[in-house]
Amino acid sequence: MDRKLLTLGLALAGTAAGAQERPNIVLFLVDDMGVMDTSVPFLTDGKGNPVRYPLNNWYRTPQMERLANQGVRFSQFYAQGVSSPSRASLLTGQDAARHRVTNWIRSEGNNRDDYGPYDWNWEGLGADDVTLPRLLREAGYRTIHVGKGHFAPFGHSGEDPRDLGFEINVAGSSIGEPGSYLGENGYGLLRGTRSRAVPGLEKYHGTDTFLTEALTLEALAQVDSAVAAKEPFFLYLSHYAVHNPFEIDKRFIAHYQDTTYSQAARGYATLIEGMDKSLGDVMDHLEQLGIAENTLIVFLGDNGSDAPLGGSHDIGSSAPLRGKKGSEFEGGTRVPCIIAWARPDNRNAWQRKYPVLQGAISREIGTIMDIFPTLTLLSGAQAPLPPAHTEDGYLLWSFLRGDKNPWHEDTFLNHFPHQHRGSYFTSWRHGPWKLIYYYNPDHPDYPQCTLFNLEEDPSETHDILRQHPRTARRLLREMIDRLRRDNATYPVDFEGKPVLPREDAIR
Ligand SMILES: [Ca+2]
Repeated sequence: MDRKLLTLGLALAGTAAGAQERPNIVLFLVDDMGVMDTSVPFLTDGKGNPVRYPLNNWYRTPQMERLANQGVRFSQFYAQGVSSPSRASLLTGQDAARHRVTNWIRSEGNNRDDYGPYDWNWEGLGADDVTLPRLLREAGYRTIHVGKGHFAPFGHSGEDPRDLGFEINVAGSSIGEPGSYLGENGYGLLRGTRSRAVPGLEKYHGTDTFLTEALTLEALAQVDSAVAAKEPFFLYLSHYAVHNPFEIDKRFIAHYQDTTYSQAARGYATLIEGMDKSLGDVMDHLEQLGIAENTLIVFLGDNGSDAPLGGSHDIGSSAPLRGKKGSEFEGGTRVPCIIAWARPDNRNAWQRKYPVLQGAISREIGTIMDIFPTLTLLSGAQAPLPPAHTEDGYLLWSFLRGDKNPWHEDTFLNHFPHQHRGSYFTSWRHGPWKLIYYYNPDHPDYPQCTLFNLEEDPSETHDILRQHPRTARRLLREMIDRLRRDNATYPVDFEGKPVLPREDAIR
């Protein structure tokens, strides 16, 4: 990185914003939270008005409602279909086809399946990668990781988030789920799944402190420390909630008694509400410290919902959207995203420079790759230019002030050359259209495609490829071009040869 350029950028940023300290950033990341797992309605009608669905009346997230009233929420925000690809995209600004962390990382070794690519990035992110926290740290931020990491297997660079640019790590490691949420269980160390015990929270072992609460207390203590040191901070608060096991957070179970839903679904709802309390505690704490107006909050889910309310291809967990975490349908990749200043105040120079509408819904297509450029610009940090580092995301600031951004593509590539709930597929969204390409590596001469129009059929129930073959072929060419551009890796056939997407798949 060019240090002179970096210094110049910081100086200019400082001048533009006057005397106010550089803005703090809270990235509030919720594991496995889909766009419907909340009382905040994110989906809209054709005119952009929010529409409440039954799931919005089942979940209770008053603090998300509070945040949404202060900022912009996105009705069509995409993450990758499972954790590790999303987290790699979040930290690098690259899509999964490019960074090649295309599947979830198995802590014990290579998570390759029968027809999965040999050269996928099963080792995850490491000390040599350009990451958001590394850039922010170089720009003078105190970079704080609290919660789930899941960036690399055990024993690999990247297992410890401090290898990736975080100055501080609390409770993050290779694991992608907690051995238990219960302090009584030592978060898995005393009881539960011991191989997934959450590290570093020993002082809460044997107490009734739920994991979400312990992480919140630790995060707020780290914020206090950064403020006392007069350093701008980047808090990456990455809750293990709401990933399974769907244990009951007993602080909230009384709200979910009068129902026919299963015990697991009720537990899941308490995980959601505990996460929501954490958000409120963070917002209250920023207010108490007097730094709320100088702090941006990004609320984000890392993949579609895993709510135990139906099968992976059903309209259930994410209703009215189809599918859930790991599937090829919208329920697999649509996540809640809210961006807001922690206290809107246009006397703050940063808020004047980077305004965010209040109580607004953006219907633009946004992606998890957009967080990287959006936050580096705000912080004054600068990423190395290509070819050293290529970004696939775009700035969100235009959308946040209610403007168009002609540079921001209305596309999303979901490349998943592995076996899971949805297997060996790539999907390509462009505008209202969505093409899903199935490689069928056990019969590689017979790939299959389906086409949906999400504006007319948001639940993906009508395959209209036969009615729109020209549109489908155009989308297929675009999808293949994008995969080539990213130097993607593909499933393999039974001889181990790559199964490339075929331009003649739609006749
Ligand atoms: Ca996840």
